[in-house]
Amino acid sequence: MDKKDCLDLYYQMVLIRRVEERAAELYQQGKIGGFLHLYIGQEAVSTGLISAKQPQDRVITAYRDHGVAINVGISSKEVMAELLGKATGVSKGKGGSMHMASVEANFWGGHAVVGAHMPIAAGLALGDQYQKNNAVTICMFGDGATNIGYFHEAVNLSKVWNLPVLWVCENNQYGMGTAVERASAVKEIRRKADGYDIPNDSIDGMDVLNVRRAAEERLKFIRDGGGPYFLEVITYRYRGHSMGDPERYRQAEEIKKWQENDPIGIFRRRLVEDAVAKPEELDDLETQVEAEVREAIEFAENSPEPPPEALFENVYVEN
Ligand SMILES: Cc1ncc(C[n+]2csc(CCOP(=O)(O)OP(=O)(O)O)c2C)c(N)n1
Ligand SMILES: [Mg+2]
Repeated sequence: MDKKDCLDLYYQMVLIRRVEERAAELYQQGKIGGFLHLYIGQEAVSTGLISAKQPQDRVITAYRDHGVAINVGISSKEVMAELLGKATGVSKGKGGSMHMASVEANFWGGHAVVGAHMPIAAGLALGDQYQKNNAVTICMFGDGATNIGYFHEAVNLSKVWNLPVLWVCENNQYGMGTAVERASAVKEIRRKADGYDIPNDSIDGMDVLNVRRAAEERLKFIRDGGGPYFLEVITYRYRGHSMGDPERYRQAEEIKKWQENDPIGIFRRRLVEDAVAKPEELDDLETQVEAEVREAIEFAENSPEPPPEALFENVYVEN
């Protein structure tokens, strides 16, 4: 990877972090309605994965989707405007936090029902296989989703039909307030893929370059006709499940321990130690991010709400 690409990944990770920190404040001010699930702590996962994809590859995820939206190239303005329910948002202000999507960016959402996007991912991959598009669908989901029926249906069919899907389980240790070992009979989640004869492994998700390398290899395997692959990525969310989480299920020390492994901090140290960038260059990027986020908020706050008649638009595709 050259310096420009490395700095681009760094910028994206810091941008996700700052957009979400500001989103949390806007939520507390009552400017964002509904649920808000932050990705803070998990930035290296989608940043690494998506940096390894080709343009024809599709991306689909659950409700923790703001970071993914930024990584696929949706602007921070459109993300922020969507959070504020404005007509200029990526989903025209009608989706909100959990339903960001963009056909142009090959990003198929943003889904609120746990696991329900997994059969959709299998369907996207079936379409690509049928049309010989040479595309892989990257489907991200949580550890909790692997206990849901949808997961088993989708993963099973993907193997039966040899579909080009990269299943990515973001194991952030919890599904809402429930630790993996309290909800899943199989603690090493990747082993669930063994039940469907799908090759699998588990990697560290706090190191963006590690995720990128793993994703490049797995995408190649799938693109070469290897069929579906199951990648478990070990990560951690620093904030609560959503904004209303009292966090009685974990200790502050545990969060602190994971924060020593902060994906942005790790990457920053790496860039400096390997003499890819000087600390001042990275500080400059962070200043640029802050300016970008300020502009995004200003844009979102000054944008109009969708008009009532927009309720009836985009319900069906018009040909
Ligand atoms: C079918 C369904 N059941 C329950 C819920 C409520 N719910 C929302 S998030 C969540 C936990 C999912 O955890 P995980 O898949 O690990 O994702 P994470 O939030 O950790 O990213 C639950 C149970 C839901 N949205 N959909
Ligand atoms: Mg989880």
